[in-house]
Amino acid sequence: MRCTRHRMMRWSLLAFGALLLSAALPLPAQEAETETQEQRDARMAWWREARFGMFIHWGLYAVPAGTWEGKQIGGIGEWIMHHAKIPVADYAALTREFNPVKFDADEWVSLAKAAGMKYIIITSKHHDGFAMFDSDATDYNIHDATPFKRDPLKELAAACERRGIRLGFYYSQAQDWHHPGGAAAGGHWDPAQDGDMDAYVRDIAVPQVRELLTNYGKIAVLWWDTPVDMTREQADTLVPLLALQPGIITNNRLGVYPGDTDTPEQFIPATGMGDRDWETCMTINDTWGYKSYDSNWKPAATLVRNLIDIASKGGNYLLNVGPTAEGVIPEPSVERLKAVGEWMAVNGEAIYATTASPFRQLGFGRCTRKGDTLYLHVFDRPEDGRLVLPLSSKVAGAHLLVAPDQALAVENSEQGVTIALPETLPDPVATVVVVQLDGEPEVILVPVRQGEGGALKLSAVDAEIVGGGARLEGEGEPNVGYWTNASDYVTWNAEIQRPGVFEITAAIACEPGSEGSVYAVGIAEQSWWGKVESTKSWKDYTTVTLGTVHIAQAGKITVTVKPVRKPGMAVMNLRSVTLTPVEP
Ligand code: FHN
Repeated sequence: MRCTRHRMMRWSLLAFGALLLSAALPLPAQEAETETQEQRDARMAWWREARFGMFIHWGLYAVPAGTWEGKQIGGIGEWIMHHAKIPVADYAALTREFNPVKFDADEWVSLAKAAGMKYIIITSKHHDGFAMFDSDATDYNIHDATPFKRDPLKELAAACERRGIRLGFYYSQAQDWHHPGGAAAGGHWDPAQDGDMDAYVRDIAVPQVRELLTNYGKIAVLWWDTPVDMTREQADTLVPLLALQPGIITNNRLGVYPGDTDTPEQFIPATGMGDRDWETCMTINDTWGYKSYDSNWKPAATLVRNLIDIASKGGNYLLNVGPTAEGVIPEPSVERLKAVGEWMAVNGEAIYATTASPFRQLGFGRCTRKGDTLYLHVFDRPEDGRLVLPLSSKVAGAHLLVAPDQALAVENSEQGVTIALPETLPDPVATVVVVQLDGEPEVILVPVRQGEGGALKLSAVDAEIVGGGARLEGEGEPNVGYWTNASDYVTWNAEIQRPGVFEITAAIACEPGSEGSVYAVGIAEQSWWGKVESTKSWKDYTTVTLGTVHIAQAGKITVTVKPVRKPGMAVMNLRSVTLTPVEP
């Protein structure tokens, strides 16, 4: 440990250097908004083709591994310092026990490659403030403060370079529970954490990010996280550093700046994220950082299907592993990643460099696309063995990806294209059918039809959302959310085959404080008005009845929901509108 005065002097010199550097570096084109679409597409190309990456959460928190003073601490492992309110000095003492001698960078990179992953993002410093690299900005780093005395990020960078896989760094730029002035969600719990956040950003975050973008060769991604208390001025001291790595990709978590990618965490957005590039990050069990007793491992089949689901919506899958304090990736993770890799070795063509499905939903599974080629990922073989695609395009041919010489029978009808599957499918997790089209896919928009009991359920997933703000969100049964703009509205194309009188209901949620919106449901030239009452939260749904409608004739109808008045933050969250037949 160096003496405090020496450190202070060194910090101010570094701060001065950082100031000069920030002043000298121009804003990177992407954040200066001078980048053309063509330049952006070129910069994002490798990332869009990759589709699958490895997230690694590795830090000092792997030592307690979820247990503190004999008690199992709830929540995610890397938050143990916060959840157990561990004093700074006590947590820092863990450095003496952190000696990950089994760490082998080549082994980790080989595993990522074996899984079919194309990039790795590793925590260079998480919220606990402990740097997993040799940093001159603070001694609180793995090289200077532990018996290990190595820089694992240097070793990982070299292994990635050797084995041809891209490397990115996660960096917690605002939350730092160790260094004075660093932010902590919910506030500090130890006076040692108090200080000036501007000084923290200037003396720790800026120099460390500069080190990460200077000393480790080509860095593909800077993965910011949790911009707690981050001001524009503070963000502005970090952004120019990105120019040190031309072509670097950043996410949307710096604060203020949108970055290149959206980052849904632990969920897969219902229909992707519009025009934004996006990446779902997800744990393989229930924690990011290692917890010795978390054995809620997702089955390999789920991981494969998640990857397919994400690719079918145009996103990337950043799947996490949490190595132990010895530097070992837990065996259950290894087994699962290898199993995903086996599927990818056979079917990777249907994932890499694909774009989103042209279809809204397919009952049997998912679809990815590469130009005029569609890849159908069959999760559930229909009982009659026929895959029906709402397509008017001509099909040149179809075959199982694993059997290119055996053509599958294809029929064109009014309903679309039907492909006959073999009796048994080679892969119970997902069998890929390759469909070669003659030209662009022409999708038939299938109207929503009445169900068995005659009810017409108009779900958010089937709606066309018109406007710039409102969008589909949520898992399971998604809803129209982010409805903060009262000129946005939703509409459905439906078909009534069995006319009659129907009761109109809507499934809505509204957080207290945002109630009072008025909306109109339009059905076949008539409208019904509703006033939004609050429910317990944006996720607590209630069914409201709006009246009855008499639909006299069979045929196509349009149903719309349009806001009339929005006194609160948002109109409502809307899951569905249902027309239920009323007994005569
Ligand atoms: O607080 C962190 C969490 O520990 C983990 O790093 C995840 C990964 O996306 N990010 C934050 C929560 O959003």
